[in-house]
Amino acid sequence: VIVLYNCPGMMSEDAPQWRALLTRLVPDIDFRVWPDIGRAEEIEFILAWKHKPGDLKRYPNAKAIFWLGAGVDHLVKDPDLPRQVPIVRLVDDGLTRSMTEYVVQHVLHYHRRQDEFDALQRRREWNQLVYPLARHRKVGLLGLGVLGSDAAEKLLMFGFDVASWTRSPKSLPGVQSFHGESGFLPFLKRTEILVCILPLTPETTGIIDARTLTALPQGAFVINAARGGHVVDADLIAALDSGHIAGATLDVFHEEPLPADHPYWVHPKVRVTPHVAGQTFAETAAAGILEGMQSISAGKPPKNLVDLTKGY
Ligand code: NDP
Ligand code: OXD
Repeated sequence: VIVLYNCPGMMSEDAPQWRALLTRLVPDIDFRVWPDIGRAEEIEFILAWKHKPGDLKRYPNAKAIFWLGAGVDHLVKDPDLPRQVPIVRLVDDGLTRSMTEYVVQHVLHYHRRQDEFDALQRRREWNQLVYPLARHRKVGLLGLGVLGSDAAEKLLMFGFDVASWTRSPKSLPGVQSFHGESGFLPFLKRTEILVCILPLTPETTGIIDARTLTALPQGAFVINAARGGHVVDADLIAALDSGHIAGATLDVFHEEPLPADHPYWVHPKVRVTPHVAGQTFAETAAAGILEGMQSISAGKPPKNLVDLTKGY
């Protein structure tokens, strides 16, 4: 089996770990690291993340692309994507758990008024601010897929009042489901802490704009753990400055790394994290990817195929 690891940039340093894990499971894997691809026609499977656009059309015998992340927006916007090659996105327990930790961490931060306690500490002020019971705190998840569902289940364990908004109707026990255009405003109106875990597609680009933010109740919070393209930055900053939105935690940005002069870095109501909400751990992901390769080699469809017509 010949596998190409095509992850220039941030994940290149992980190549030795992927090689070690995969060859432990299948000792005769020929694991090549881009750009040292050898003969392009020999490549059977590609593990990719943030590949150089245009590169993936070079492998005429590729049987699948395993994308080492959950969100495939970077991949599907490549005009040279070989559309006949199946794309398998990452669905993995390590990634799911790390995203859920992020969501729970920041929901709890806002629920427990931590920004206000931090400000009190800076002023050496002892003020026992009250906070509602979790069951009176309305959290709204934009997206209830693999990641949103797990986050919802964990938030329910704390007792939060959880709702979701999706394309199709959902029935996750304990979660109030809204969907489609008609469900959007009612979902927003009841949501005090909005968490975005949507894929970035033409339909979801700019979804957190002035109209959305205005529909949230006064003093709501926004957590974006999905993609920077979901937020209209100027609208969010205006809503924070007017006081309508009380705080935002942003993990993802239109341009990454976030430029040094971006107002988010210094905005008193914004918490910035550097695209770390969910991470890919070779340790947990390698076995599932191998299982996908084995399915394809046996002529069976792998799990977690990307639907290019939906874009996620
Ligand atoms: P899934 O495909 O499992 O779930 C996507 C969810 O979004 C589904 O519930 C889907 O609805 C909903 N959705 C998609 N399009 C629309 C739409 N137009 N209107 C309403 N709802 C919509 O994805 P995952 O949960 O695995 O991942 C979600 C995203 O999280 C990724 O695409 C990526 O952008 C982001 N991510 C960010 C990370 C980070 O570190 N910041 C890490 C990992 C992922 P339906 O079920 O009806 O199809
Ligand atoms: C992903 C990510 O999509 O890390 O997996 O952003």
